[in-house]
Amino acid sequence: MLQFEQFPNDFIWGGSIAAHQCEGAWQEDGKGPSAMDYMTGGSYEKPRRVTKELIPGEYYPNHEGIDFYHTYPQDIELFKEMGFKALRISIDWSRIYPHGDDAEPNRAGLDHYSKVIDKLIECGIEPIVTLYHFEMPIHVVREYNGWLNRKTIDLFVRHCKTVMTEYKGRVKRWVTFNEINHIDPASEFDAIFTYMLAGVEYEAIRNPKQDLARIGYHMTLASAKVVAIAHEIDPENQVGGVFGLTCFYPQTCHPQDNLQAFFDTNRDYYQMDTFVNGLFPRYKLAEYARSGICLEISEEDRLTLLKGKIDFLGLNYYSSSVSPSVVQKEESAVGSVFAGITNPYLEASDWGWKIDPVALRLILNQLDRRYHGIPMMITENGLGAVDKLEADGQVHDPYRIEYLRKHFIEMKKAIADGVNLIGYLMWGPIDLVSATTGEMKKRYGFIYVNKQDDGSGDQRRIKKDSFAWYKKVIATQGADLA
Ligand code: BGP
Repeated sequence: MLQFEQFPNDFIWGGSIAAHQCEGAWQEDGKGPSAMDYMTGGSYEKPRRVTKELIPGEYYPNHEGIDFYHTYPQDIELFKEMGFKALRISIDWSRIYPHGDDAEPNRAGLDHYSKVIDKLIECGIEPIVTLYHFEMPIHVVREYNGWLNRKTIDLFVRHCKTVMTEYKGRVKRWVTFNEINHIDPASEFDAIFTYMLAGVEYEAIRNPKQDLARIGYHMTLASAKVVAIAHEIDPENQVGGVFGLTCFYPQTCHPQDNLQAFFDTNRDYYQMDTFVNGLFPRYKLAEYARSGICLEISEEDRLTLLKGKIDFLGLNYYSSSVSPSVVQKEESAVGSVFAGITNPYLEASDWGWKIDPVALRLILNQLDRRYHGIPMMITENGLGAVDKLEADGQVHDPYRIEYLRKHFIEMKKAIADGVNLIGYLMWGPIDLVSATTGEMKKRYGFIYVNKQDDGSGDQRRIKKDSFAWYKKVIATQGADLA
């Protein structure tokens, strides 16, 4: 009988990391440079930059990461100690095909991930693999213009085919893309996001709206192709898409603002709707027609989308936001994806991300209704905070425990609402390089990594207070959240 008042017994507790943010070893074992290897460090106030060449003396935090490439056996042992049931990793495309279009895959790269996967399995941790988490070979960025070019679909599909064949039977759950929804003609054109997510340099963008639509479409199509191939390679494969979602509140209760807040969700949902339904949605085509954007969907593409439906939905959730009012323009602030207008009812993290556990329950319920009980997994969630290594060598992070507890309570309520939530993977269970700012200072982990933004520190691992807390949560299947 289904249980609705508690986390199910087979609930997948664990964590999520991405290759470029933790591995380092950027030139080891035949790896080619990737898009993220050309991004400098930054901060909340100072955005990361993309440099054309590698500038001597400039800090590129992804080159070293937290050295997970070498420390993975010990780090995975720590995840095991917490009782992890799964770890979501990403496979860096530039380790497998260093240029993206090489004739043969790089055996050393394939062998490396083979060892990581074996180590996870040996520790009783299921590997969940993301196939694209911003790790495009720089050659594909420079020579093909990344996802702006339809040829990139074939290169990526070949890469996925290689890894899915190589790890067949050992990896059963795959994710095609991480957060492709942040690129859309309806959003402000953001050169850094476009580079990071789509592997397209600023200079390559001629007509932002048209180009962003094309990028989004190519990635959507690539995902569908990969899903179909994954099912062919192993019918037991479960393939998901991961979306970074926010809940949009209207700035006022004026009906026009409410409507606007609803329309603002279109940019986050059109690819998800395609992934789940196998059909590019009419509302997006209507929007494109209104904006003069031309998108040609061939009969063959239509079939591809239909055959590439995902099996589960991954949700990255950090923050809610407020849709700027359309009736009180003078009160509206200029917003960005994660910061934006202040919500007087919510506190924010040190990086301006609103802390809103209730919205997580709301989004889970909305997705459940929209997709008729589809299995869902929270594939990222967590608090980026400044942690202090005390003189006695400990790190006390009660704020992180508080943040997670509140989110777990809302997840429990969502399950009680009937939502088919199958797992929770906390983002950054070990401190790693922040994607948006490139900082180490923005820490998420249960495990502190002694490394600072100036590159100093011996990289030793220290269990924070939240380590024992999460261990207890997992051991009690979420019954004890105290
Ligand atoms: C998500 C990305 C992750 C991760 C996370 C936290 O959007 O998928 O890669 O970085 O955000 O963001 P940040 O590292 O910038 O704090």
